[in-house]
Amino acid sequence: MVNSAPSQSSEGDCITLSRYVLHDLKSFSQPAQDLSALMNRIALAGKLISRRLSRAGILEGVLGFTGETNVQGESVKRMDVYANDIFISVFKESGLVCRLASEEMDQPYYIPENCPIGRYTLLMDPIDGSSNIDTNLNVGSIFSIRQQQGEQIDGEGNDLLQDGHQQIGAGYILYGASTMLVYSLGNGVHSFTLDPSLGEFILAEENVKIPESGSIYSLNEGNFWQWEDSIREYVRYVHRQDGYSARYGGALVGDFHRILQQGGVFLYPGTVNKPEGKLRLLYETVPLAFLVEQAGGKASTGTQRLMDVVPDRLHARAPLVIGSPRSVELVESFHQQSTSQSQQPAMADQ
Ligand code: P6P
Repeated sequence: MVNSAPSQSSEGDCITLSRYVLHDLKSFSQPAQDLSALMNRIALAGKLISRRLSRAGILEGVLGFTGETNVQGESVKRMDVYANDIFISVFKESGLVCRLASEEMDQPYYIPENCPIGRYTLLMDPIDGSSNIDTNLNVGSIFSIRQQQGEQIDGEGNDLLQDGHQQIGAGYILYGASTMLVYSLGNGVHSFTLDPSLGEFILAEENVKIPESGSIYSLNEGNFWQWEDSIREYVRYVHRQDGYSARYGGALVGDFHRILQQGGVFLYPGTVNKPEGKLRLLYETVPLAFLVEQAGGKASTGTQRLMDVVPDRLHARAPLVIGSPRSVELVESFHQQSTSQSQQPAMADQ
């Protein structure tokens, strides 16, 4: 058994990610070793992506578009492809995963037969918010870890169409002023900062807890007239109240990280034309829902707990309301009001 948390002094001046994961899992069993190795591979991908992003304006072929369109119908940035390839290359011969599913790939990538095949599946958005890259603003990678159930691996990935409770871990890497890795394996949320001089992610905060409520609301108000009325009523309410602040960076990981640290709520609601919203469940919002619940927060579609949603396809989308419990409940209350009003019997003619 692993004893209490390694003290700073026993590690010199830092606790590395791989060391901490074994403490987090309180075990040296083979599954714990595998998860520690898996987290280390994710960290390696983050270091390689961070290094390339830090030279974006200098190196050829980092900025700009490939000219391709991905399965989402979105123009593909060169960094989207680079990051996707990086995750595949660091896991291909790891013996840890059987496949990787990604925003950038129509179907999951299955580890070739001539490579060792593991029992985990990594779902990821390799670079989320890539439109921010060319303007040197923050972007992120989002990941979700699932364990293969049974002996057969479904070749179409249909066994991935399960709710968020099937995740055994999730997290993100934030490429900002510093590069941070934030994860949970079901025992709380822990954050690490990359020390480039060491090439290691060093423990910054363990058992991160989101504030019960917060003054920040984060959503793209350019969609105001496309939202349903309950969301417009919520926005009108916070406009009228003192003390609320709007913050929106256009990249989910950075906007979520701010809410996790300072409290408040992030929303990406559905619109009249796209009631399911824009954000993808399996590798964008449900990993963050897993994380925020571990930190004492809430995540919903506005009407349903996000972790309970069962996707009908790999790239399924759903509306997102995520953050401090009280702040999410305030948004949900506008949905409830709207629903109860619509159920009121029409006033009898006078
Ligand atoms: P909009 C980035 O493209 C992304 O997928 C998320 O990172 C971000 O939260 C959202 O879309 C921004 O979308 O419509 O506000 O530009």
